[in-house]
Amino acid sequence: MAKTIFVLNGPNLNLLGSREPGIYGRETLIQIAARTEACAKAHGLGLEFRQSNSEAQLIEWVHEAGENADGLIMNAGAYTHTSIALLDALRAVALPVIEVHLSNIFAREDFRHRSYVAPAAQGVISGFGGQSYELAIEAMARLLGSKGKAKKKKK
Ligand code: CA2
Repeated sequence: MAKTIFVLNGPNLNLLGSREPGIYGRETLIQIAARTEACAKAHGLGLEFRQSNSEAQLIEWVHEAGENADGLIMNAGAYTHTSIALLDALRAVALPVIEVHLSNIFAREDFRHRSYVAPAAQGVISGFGGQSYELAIEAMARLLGSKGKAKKKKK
């Protein structure tokens, strides 16, 4: 059976394409989802691509991924920089996690340099626009391919 990857997107990412093109580009989240889906398919992976503005909903989906998915790619949006609850949820699931961002968060305001997601992640891909998601699929395919259902390392 094909392995399934959850791609979870946080607050305001549904606005992509309409505002702030200088920072986030002109692609909509729907277009990014289509590209990510094609990339996953090329790697023989199933994909569940979702977005929510609610922290609680994102946490529920992380729990669901823990039950039903083989890997998790997360752009937590601004919750990246604030949410200990999301960090706890990500730590609680025995899944490889890759953090993604469209923009290079380290080249932006100081408050974006801190990520609460990163300590629970295998790695971070930041600054490649919509391509960050494809790079994350590529990395996840290697993680899962090399180890079967890759387990997160104990930290
Ligand atoms: O670069 C990323 O992917 C971010 O996760 C995007 C978040 C930001 O808070 C993080 O620091 C970095 C913001 C997403 C908001 O997206 C918008 C899109 C269009 C217009 C306004 C916001």
